[in-house]
Amino acid sequence: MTERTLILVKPDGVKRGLTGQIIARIEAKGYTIAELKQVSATRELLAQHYAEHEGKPFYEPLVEFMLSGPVVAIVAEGHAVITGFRSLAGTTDPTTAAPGTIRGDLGRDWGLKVQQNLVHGSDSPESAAREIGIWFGN
Ligand code: RTP
Ligand code: MG
Repeated sequence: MTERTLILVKPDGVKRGLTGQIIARIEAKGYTIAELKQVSATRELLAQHYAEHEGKPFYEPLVEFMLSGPVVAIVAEGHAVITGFRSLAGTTDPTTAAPGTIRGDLGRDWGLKVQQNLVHGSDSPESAAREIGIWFGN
């Protein structure tokens, strides 16, 4: 089924000049870029985006990190793209993410935190609809 998902290139990815490579991997997998913009997130926007993580120990450092520079927000479209992009991104921690994945190939692990894992991808159809609304409006 054709789906849409919300992908973010996080501030570490933008700063390291990896946006192009990440987009190339999304396209190489056969997904279409439906929307794309670079934005400086606000605390309010991130509070909505990360509402499910509020109160967790990593929440505040995560929000600070996401405010540390611009992010590139993307709506990607394609068959099973929600699961497919998360597979392409690799597991949360770049240290153990499988080679071949974005986080596994490009994520740094020398003394950096787990939050600096280059990309975000929606984890369900409900999250995708909610997050696309937050970053792009209806
Ligand atoms: P994402 O939401 O960014 O696609 O990543 P995910 O589903 O793999 O990870 P999730 O559990 O939703 O966590 C969201 C982001 O919070 C940071 N994080 N830090 N223990 C920690 O320090 C920790 N755990 C999670 C990561 O940036 C993660 O992507
Ligand atoms: Mg998540």
